Amino acid sequence: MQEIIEAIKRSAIRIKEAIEFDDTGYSENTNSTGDTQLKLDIKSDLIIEEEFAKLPCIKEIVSEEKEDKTPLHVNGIYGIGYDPLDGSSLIDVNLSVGSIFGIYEGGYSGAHLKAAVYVVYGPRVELVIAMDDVKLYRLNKKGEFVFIKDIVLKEKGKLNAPGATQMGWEPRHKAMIDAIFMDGYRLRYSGGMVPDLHQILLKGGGLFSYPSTSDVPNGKLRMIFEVFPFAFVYEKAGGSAIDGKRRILDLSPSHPHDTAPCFFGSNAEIERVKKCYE
Ligand code: P6P
Repeated sequence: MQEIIEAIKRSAIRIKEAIEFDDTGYSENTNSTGDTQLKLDIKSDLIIEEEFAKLPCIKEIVSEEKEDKTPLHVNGIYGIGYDPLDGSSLIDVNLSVGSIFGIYEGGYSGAHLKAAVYVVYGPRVELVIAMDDVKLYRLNKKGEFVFIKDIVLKEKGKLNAPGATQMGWEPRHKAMIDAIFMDGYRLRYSGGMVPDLHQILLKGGGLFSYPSTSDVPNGKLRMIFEVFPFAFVYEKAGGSAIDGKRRILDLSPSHPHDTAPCFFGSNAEIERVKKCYE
């Protein structure tokens, strides 16, 4: 597992440099979700694949940017699902983006997740590793990721990150979001899942939601690459993650690119979601 973490650190440093200095234009390609791929999406994916290919412990990798799984080492034990550059469309407006990694063993359901890691490329590059607990690291001038602190969510927070197109929200969802704001929560939503969820974790709590809507009934965020890893992080930090009714990590995708409605947060906020959707 540690060699996977080291490969992610090496990838993060290479991706950071690509973000800062490479072309942020679009390629002619689209990914399996139909998103037009930025040249940076493709480059970030190649960097990660190159670093993971060196590790015999990795059996295969599944990237958001590729339709199918990529076999690596037949005797490997881990499968890694990852989003190489989540929120990449925000780069050309200079907002923070991230890379998300789920480290699986024996399959790609929530129950198979053994660790989750993400990187935030913002004013500073930060790395969060969730195994038994959640630890925050920051890239220093020497190119080392230095431990900063353990991340723990409070039982109740102050931030509300309501995703998806509001005109597509169910009335009960809109009523819940409005009520949370009427309780004094602050709106914090950039359109980048990684910095939005990172902010709630570092500020002690709140709610991030990407619900089922009339235009995306199964939600937009991908289970293997995005939803399962962050559900793992939030639970290990003392919070919860549900699809409205069910625990996210009890779910199993039928296709690698399946999506799910998702709510991540402190326990008090998740209880409000359960009441709304019960
Ligand atoms: P919307 C970025 O494209 C992304 O996949 C996530 O990073 C983010 O949370 C979500 O989409 C934003 O979607 O529909 O609110 O713009």
